[in-house]
Amino acid sequence: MNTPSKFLAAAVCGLLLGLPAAAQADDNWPTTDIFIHFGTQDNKLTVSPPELTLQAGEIYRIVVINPSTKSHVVAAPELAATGLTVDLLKGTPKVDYPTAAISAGISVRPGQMMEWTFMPIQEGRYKLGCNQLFHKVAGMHAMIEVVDEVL
Ligand SMILES: [Cu+2]
Repeated sequence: MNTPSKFLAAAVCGLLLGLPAAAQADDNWPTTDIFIHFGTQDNKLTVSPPELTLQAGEIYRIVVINPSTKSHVVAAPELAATGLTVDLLKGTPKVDYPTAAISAGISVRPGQMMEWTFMPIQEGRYKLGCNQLFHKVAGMHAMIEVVDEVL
C-alpha cells in the first residue's frame, strides 16, 4: 500500500469511527498554499482568483484573506462534504468542528484571515463563496475544479 492509500485508509477508518481525520500536515505530507481574497479594498463583491484547479489527494492550505471593510462568510459545503478537512483556523484559534463550519459558512471580518487545510478527494466543480445573502446573490464566489490526474 503506498503512502497516499495508507493515509486515505486511516482517514476513512477515522471517519467511520466518528473520529476526526487523523491527518497531520507536516514535512512528511507537504501542503500547497493557496491565497484567496474575499472582497477587495474598494469592496467589490468578488473572490479572487475566480477559478482554481486542485489535484485530488493533495493537501492544500487555503488561506482566505478579507481585504475589504465588510464581513464575508466563507462557505464551500459541497467541497467540504466530498473531501477531508484537516484543520481550520480563524485568525489563530482553531475552529471546532471545522467541516461543519466550512459547510455552514465561517464569518471573516475586515482584515481578518482564515486557513482551511483540506484534501479534495472527489473530482468535480465546486463553489467556494460568500454565504452572506446579498453577496451570494451578487455572485460572490470562485469555482474550484478538482481533478484526478496521474502526475
Ligand atoms: Cu461577502
